[in-house]
Amino acid sequence: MRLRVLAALAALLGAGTAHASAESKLWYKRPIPSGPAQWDQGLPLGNGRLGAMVYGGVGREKIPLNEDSLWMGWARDRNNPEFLKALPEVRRLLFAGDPTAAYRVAEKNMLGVPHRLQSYQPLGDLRLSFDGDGATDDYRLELDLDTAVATLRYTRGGVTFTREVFASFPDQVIVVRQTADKPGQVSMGVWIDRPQDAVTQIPSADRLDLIGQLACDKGLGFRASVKIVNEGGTVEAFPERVQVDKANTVTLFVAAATTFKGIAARYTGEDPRAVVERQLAAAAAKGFEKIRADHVADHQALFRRVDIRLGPTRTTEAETLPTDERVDRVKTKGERDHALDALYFQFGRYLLIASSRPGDLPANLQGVWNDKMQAPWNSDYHLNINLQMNYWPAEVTNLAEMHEPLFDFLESLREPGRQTAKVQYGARGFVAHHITDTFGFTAVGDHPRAGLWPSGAAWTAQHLWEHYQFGRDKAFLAKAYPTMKEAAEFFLDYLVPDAQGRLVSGPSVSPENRYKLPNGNVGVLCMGPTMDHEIVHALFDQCARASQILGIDGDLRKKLLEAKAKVPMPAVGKYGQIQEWAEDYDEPDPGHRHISQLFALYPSDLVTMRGTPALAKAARATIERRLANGGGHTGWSRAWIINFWARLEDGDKAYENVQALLAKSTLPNLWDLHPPFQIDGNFGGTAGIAEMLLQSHGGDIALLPALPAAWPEGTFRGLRARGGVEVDVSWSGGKATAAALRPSIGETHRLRPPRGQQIEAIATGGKRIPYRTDGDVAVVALAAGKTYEVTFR
Ligand code: FUC
Repeated sequence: MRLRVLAALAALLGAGTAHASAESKLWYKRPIPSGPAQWDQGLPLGNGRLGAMVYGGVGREKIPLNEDSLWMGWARDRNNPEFLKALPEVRRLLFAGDPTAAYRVAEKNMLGVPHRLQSYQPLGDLRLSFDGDGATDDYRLELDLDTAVATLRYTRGGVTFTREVFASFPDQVIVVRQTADKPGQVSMGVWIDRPQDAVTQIPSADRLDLIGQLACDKGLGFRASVKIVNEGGTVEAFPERVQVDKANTVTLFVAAATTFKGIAARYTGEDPRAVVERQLAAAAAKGFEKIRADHVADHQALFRRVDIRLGPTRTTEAETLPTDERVDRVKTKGERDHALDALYFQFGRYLLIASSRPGDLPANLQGVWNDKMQAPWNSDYHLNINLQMNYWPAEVTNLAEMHEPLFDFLESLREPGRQTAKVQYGARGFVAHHITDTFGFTAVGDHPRAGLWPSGAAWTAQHLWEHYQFGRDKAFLAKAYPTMKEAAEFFLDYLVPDAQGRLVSGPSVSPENRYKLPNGNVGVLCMGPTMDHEIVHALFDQCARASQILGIDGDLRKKLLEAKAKVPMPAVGKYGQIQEWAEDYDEPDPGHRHISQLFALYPSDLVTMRGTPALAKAARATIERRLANGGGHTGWSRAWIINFWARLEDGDKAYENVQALLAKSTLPNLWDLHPPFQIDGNFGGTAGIAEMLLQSHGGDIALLPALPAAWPEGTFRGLRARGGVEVDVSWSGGKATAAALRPSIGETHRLRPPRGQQIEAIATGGKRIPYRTDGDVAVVALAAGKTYEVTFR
């Protein structure tokens, strides 16, 4: 056994050191067009707060910039004072079966005032121009996910030029460097601008300032400054640019800040000018080499926690073909490129690191990247799936710290959400609906058909519990518990008894979907959508468990459990599906993109294969029915479906949807398409691939629970299971060959081998350890800090 383990671990170690380009690099043979229509095809860079895009233009490069707090709007009370008065009437009409009349009352009286959000906005464009736009040799543009550096290299007239761009988290600057392999070859113009609400000033030849103010004085002030450092050559300022001539190397440091204050540590409301001056002075003093080295080390400390290979062993072809051609082969030829599957997985991890760092705002609908003053859906925070999906990969792909911005953000919704609960519902606790922004919007947004849905905070609060589940950090749970509890308290007050004495949610919606009444009328608002009840079940249960762990709030725990017993669990409908509403309605759109009634299957675990087999079967029927009617047409919907199939342990179906995500909803830069570009599908897709390889809900750590026939061999290192365990597995011929477990805390685990296999032995330090079996499952006590080797037969 020892030999086999050693061989398998050697393979794993190999996976840990080599970062093969097919799985960790996006690259292109020609510049990416950078017109407004192709903005979403550039290579994204980010440090959690700042974002930049690179296109690799030879004569011109436009680098669109973002700062994630730059939203149009300001904080104000948006609760509707008429809401509470209308609430009984809306409920009465819905219970009486008249959703049309209920809708009218709701539309008049329940929307926020005002009910529309304003947009997250771009910061500006850094524009570079270079001498000569002619033909080049050996053009290569790449984004290395392992270093988080975009590199352009080309040769012209016998000179090889190199451009590097990255966004540094430690130094809070975006860095651009243009250099050449011969002296005096770099001549370039530099300019920064924004189409509105900002002016550009050039205070000196080495410096440009973009100074802006939104909404006259009501909105945010902001600033983006560029410091130019030339080695050799000359610099000269013109009204519209700084021109560098005949330098050896030119380095640009870009710093930016806004007057936004609140939510997370980095937004102090300090004068943006003072912030950027400080950051630029520090960057210039530190110098390019050290900034780059620190950036790469900082990034790799996160990125390198996980390695993945999905095989059959990749062909060298995958290494020789540029990324756009690889994506195109999947789209047009149905090609299976497993190194691309792995690259897509790692790209999701890269994007999370780039758009969500501790101390920053959470990743919005587009991460931190947006080029439009009026972005699609305002590039906001949607709480009826999208924001949560952004964080699905955080724990399992070993980026738990990247989850923190979501927690800070939820915390910031507590006070405004408390006001909304009180003023609109006469309830305790706090509530948020389907959309929100950085100014604490918790009222009903857009239209009742999407916005009158009170479960946004209750869902998001479950991420706190998940973080605890993965890390078992009791101090974190103690801090998080009051938020979970307040989200639950709202529902204790808000749920109402129906005619059968059950406690139901409403007025609400099953996110964005509609139902058909027996008389043919179409309803949107309803009493008792299944998803709300699933959210309540899970939240109440989590609060009860948390209060028990913390040894507090016994009375509340009792109340939560009593109430939970009266909230309906999902029912099975006439198609064998999980019913989406309290009644078994038909739907005008049976292929709807939201599959909210399966919240219980994923991300929650109320429905599991072994715990609730009948409901798991109904979940399967639900997905099949959605897919048979054109479901999965948005990237995020497809990504959710991957996770569902993974939880149903159907690896081939999960893979089919990975393939469909790549073929139908992926741009040449691997960004997800709603369409348009929306980042949730990237994160959901990454989470789904992880879920195929490792699961840890419902009490078991399951190894390769949904391995598709398409990936008969492979390895992963460093995925994370609940209970603080890092897991490595390698497999071949569709069977696990070895696994390693590295617990960070001591706990007894139930370890489930892949289907059809059994655990042969568990050893640490070369010595077998005892365990108990329960069917195929090994029940084993693991100690913190050790590595356990698992073999299979
Ligand atoms: C949800 C979805 C839409 C879109 C939007 C941003 O409301 O229904 O498809 O993704 O969020």
